[in-house]
Amino acid sequence: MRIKPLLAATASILAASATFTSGGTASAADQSAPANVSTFLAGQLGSLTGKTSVMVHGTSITAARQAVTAAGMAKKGEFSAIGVVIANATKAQIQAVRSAPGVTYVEGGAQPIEFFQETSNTATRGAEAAATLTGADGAKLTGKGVSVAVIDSGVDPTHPYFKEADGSSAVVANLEALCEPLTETCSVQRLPAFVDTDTLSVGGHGTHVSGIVAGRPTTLTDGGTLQGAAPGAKLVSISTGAGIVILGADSALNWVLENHAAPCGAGVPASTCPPIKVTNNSYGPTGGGEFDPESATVKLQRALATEGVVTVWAAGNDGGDGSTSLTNPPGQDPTGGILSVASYYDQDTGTRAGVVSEYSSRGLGSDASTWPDISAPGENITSSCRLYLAICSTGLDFRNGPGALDIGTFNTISGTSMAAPHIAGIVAQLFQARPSATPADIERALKVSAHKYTDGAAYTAGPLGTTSYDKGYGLVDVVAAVAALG
Ligand SMILES: [Ca+2]
Repeated sequence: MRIKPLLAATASILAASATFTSGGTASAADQSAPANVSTFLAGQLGSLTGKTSVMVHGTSITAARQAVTAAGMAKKGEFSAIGVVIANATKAQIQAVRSAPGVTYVEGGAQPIEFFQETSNTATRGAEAAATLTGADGAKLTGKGVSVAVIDSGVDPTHPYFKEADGSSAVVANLEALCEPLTETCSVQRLPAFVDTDTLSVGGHGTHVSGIVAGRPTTLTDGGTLQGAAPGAKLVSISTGAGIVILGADSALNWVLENHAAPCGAGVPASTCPPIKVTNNSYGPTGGGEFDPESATVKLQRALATEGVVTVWAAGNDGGDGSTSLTNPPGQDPTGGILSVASYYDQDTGTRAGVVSEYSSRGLGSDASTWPDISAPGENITSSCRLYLAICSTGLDFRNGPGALDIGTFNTISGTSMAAPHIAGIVAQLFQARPSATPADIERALKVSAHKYTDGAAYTAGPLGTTSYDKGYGLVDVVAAVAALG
């Protein structure tokens, strides 16, 4: 059985080539000259490869709105009283808007403001939990003291998103499941911490997913700020290579079953290499399938649940309408602590009034066992990438990391593959809050506290409140889930 990473279809890259000058070259009276740009924006434009945040000033708010629409910019907000529309724009769009009727000035907006930040951890209230709550250890609720195992294409442990304050990597164990196609055997081998295991033909997926789980707080050169769902958790990466087969993925789950208590080896203390309490699994067959309680995958995840380890699954990217089940089969396991995650789209606002992603796999409307458990942000998620990696090169929005050489080290892609790692990181936060919680306790707390966003299918009565075939119990709410854990 061949399985694939759960990444949504990607859009083409927006490119532009234009040159810009700073303010002072055009007179306000000269209607034919393009509007001036601010000094800050002019400085940015020299190296701009993706989009940046701008404030388009008009002679009126109506003029500014019309200009932004005509230039094809993505509007993000406005200061209507002063005739300013806020937008994300490419070089070419900025050039176009400067010559639009009624535009008087184009200002850079890329200070660290809300419009330019990754909004997914706002929608989940995960960032709020990290900032305002503490765990049983008295430390901020960042997932500290928990390792998350990411079973995926691999990871680049040297990526700046994983860099700790002391220069070490958040990736504390770096493993590879090597499978022999002829003998159909797989062995999991430990690699040195610095080895990039994410270089194969679909490379980049695991590095992006790992960043969503536990990227460290990072300020990009454009002023945007990012962090993963659990910016204090450690990462254990288990690479299954590019052409994932179920045996390789099962070998990785089996390795976690055997090593979760001490993933770096018996001699390494939990203070530097904490126990694995959750695995992330953003892969599966296309088109869903029947739940198979006899499968090795299900047996492994049930054994993990018994030993206190949660299993998180991407629900799948096959969309649907409830007339058939398209969700990832092992995620349908009714065992407590096995979570199937649908993709929520906050429409880049950070609010909880968004929609369930069109591509997010639906269960069968008449069979609640096939429904996702919960929703988490999965659409337009910015995380770690490398420009030369296949998946990262399909992204929407290259952005540069903090260092001079970090060109295009962050990118924005979509899929339930991006939703599941939010939940994996949140599970780390919940275990930090209540280390004695069982996997079933974690699932229950997430479900009873979920925010009931209204897009899509109606909610109907379930064992822990109301649930739906497209969104599960609703959008994860980290602050409420911590409270629900008791
Ligand atoms: Ca479940």
